[in-house]
Amino acid sequence: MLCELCNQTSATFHLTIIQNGKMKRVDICDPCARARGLENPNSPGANASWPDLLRDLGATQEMKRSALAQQVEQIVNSTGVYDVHTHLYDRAFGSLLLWGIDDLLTYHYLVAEVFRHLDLPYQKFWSLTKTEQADLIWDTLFLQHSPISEACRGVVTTLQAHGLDVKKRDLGAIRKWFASWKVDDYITHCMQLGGVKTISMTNSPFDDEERPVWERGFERDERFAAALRIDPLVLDWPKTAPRLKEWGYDVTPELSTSTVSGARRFLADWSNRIQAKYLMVSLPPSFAFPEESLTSQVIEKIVLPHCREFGLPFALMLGVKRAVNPALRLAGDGMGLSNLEALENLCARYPDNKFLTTVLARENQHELCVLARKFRNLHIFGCWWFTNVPYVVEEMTRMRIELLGLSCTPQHSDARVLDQLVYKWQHSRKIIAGVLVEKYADLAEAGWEATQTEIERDVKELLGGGFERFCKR
Ligand code: FIX
Ligand code: ZN
Repeated sequence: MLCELCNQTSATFHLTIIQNGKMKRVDICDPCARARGLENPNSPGANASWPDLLRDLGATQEMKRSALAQQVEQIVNSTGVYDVHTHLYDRAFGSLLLWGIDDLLTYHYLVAEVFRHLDLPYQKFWSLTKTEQADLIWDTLFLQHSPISEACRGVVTTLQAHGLDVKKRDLGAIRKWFASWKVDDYITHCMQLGGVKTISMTNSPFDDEERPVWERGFERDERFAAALRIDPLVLDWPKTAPRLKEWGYDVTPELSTSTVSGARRFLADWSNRIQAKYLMVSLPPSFAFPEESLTSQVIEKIVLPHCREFGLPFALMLGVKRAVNPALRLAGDGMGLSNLEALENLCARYPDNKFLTTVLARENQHELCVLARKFRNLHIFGCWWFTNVPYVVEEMTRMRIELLGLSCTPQHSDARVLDQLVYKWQHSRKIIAGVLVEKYADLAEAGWEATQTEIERDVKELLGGGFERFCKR
């Protein structure tokens, strides 16, 4: 065993000391012991300088901690992420892929914030062009106030990462810089800056702009994975059935046997067409399972058998209350506490189904972790939307790692604008690394020093490796 002070010579003396109120074993070598007046540390004499020893020990521990922090940060920063949920699109979808400063500024998180300050009627805001809306948001949230909210700070982080001089607060110059980019290069640029290797899209056959692109077919960009989004099918079957009928599936608003097989054919066709990695839906806080509702029956009779047949996970995003303030459009959704018994029932009754879950309410997070400890067919991911603020992300990440170790996916970006990959991952990585440093330091104190290879393996697991394995299981 090496000496804890010089880390070079074999330790020959073993002391038990009290440091910061804790009993601690200290192993030191002969020269280091003598240098601190501990001729015989096993029965120290009058020359022993305990303050020196404690100070030097403190300093070496501090150095070790900062070396560990550097090592973990370097690994977290250089490990490519599989971003398991975004609203970004493959280049083939044209204008559905949002990018650039005006899209960044008109992100719905910022729209919700700007109305905290504006007296402007909602309709007036929506009648402005995107550039005018962006101007108004820039002026209100960045110039008239300091941009300290997480969503505002995200824009600043992103601009700085692009190498733009944010000190000048010059929106015109920023726009000029963006105008010089071609989208293909820009995708690569943002993915590199964000350290993202795979982007999971959110793909809805019910979106009239998106559907024809899939139907026409295109050459896939391997960096973009597909997820089949089925909210209308799960949440509003009576209105969705006629659409499926129009597309050639033999279904009616009642869930007869032939309707169930027609709807399953629809899911099979779309899962194949887009090569879906999983199916997904966002559900309100009132979601219950099982119950008499059509939502519950559609899940039971159509979605779960389909997922079992195709071996695909079903992602449930729980707790969103849509259109709490419809005048705010996309920015008008709210949230509520979910009853996670629904998820518990799903996991318990369908052990052959896999569930991916994220929950919007902070108050649901602990229960969700406990559920994941009980059901291996449940994989939890991301700090979603209103939980995606540093103090909650830190709390959730620590809670998950302490309760589940490495068997969770601590973050997804939910990026709607390509550029957001940069700040969402930069901010998240910092928190994930911080929590990991703490955990590895605690282990090291107990004598278990994680090696570089072990840390690299663990970080890969957290940043997408665990998710990929869960999907293939
Ligand atoms: O349901 C979802 O996928 C949500 O993430 C979105 O509806 C929401 O608008 C959003 O972008 C949150 O980050
Ligand atoms: Zn989303």
